Amino acid sequence: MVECLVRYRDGSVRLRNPNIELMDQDILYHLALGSGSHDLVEMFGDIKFVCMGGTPKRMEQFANYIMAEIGHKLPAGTTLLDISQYSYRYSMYKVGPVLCVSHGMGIPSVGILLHEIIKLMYHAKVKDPVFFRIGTCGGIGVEGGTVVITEEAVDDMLNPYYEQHVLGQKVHRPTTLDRQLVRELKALVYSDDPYDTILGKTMCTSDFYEGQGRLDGAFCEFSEAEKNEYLAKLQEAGVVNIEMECTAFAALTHHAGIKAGVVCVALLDRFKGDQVCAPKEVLNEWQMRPQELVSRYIKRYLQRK
Ligand code: R2B
Ligand code: URA
Repeated sequence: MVECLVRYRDGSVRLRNPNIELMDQDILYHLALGSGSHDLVEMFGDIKFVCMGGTPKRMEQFANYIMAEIGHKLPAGTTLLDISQYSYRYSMYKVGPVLCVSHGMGIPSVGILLHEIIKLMYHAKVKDPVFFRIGTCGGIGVEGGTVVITEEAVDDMLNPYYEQHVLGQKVHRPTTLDRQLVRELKALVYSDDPYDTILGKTMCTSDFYEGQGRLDGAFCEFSEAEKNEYLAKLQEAGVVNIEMECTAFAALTHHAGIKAGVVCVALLDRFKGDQVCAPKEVLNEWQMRPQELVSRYIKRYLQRK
C-alpha cells in the first residue's frame, strides 16, 4: 500500500519533497552531478540496479565483475570511468543497467548518498530500480566467510527503525526490507557454494569499536565477560551480524518506495575475537561472495527480459 503513495503508476520514483520540482536545477553536490549541468535522463535513464558498498575500490572491482557477468561491452576505445571522481567523496561506475556506487562508512555517509541517489533516480526517470548493499560485517556466532542476507535491520538498541533528528525532533522510519527479494536471493544460493549463506537480523551501529562491543578500541570500559554476555543477548534476539549502514539503507529506500536488499560477508565471528586478521587474499575472496549472489539476481532479471 505504501508503495502506491511513493511511486508513480509507471514505477518511476516519486520524491516525497515538493521543493525539488520548484527548483531551477538540483545540484547533487556529493556526486558531482546536477539536473542543470547534466542530461540525467540520457545518462542514467536505463538504470535498473543500484549496488552500493563501502569502498571505492570494491565498487570499481564490482563494476568490472558485473560487466563480465552480464556481457556488457563499453563503447570502443572507452574505459570504465568514475562518474563522481570530482566530488572526491563517492565513486560511481555505470555498467549498462547497473550503477555501482561507494557509500563510505556509517549511517551519515550512506544517508547523504541515498538522498542524492534517490533524487538521481527521480531526475533520470528511472523505473522500478532495485537497490543492493553489498558489504562486510562481523558475525555473531557466524564464521568468517559466511554470507548473510538481512531479513530485518535493527539499530543498536534492537529497534526496527532508523531514528533521525529533524528540526530537533526524533523521526522514526521503519527499516522495512522487501521480503520477496530476501526469498529470491535465498533461492539463488547454490547447494554447492563452498560457503554458507544464511538469513537473519542485522544490527547497525554508529561505531566499529565500543559501539560493537569490541575490546580493542582506543577505549574500553567493559570486561571480556560483559562483551560475551552482550553478544549472547544479541544472538538470543536473532542478530546474526553487525555492520554500520543497514538501518539507514533499509529505511530510506523503503521511504522512497524502492525495493532494497542487504547482503554482507562476515569477516570474523565476534565471539572468537575483535581484530580482522584474515589475510588480504582471503578477505578479497570473501568480499566477492555477496557480489556473486547479487550478480546472480541481476543476471536472472536480465535473462527474463
Ligand atoms: C562494515 O565495514 C565497515 C567498517 O569496517 C562499515 O562500513 C561496515 O558497515
Ligand atoms: N564491519 C563491521 O561493521 N564490523 C565488523 O566486525 C566487521 C566489518
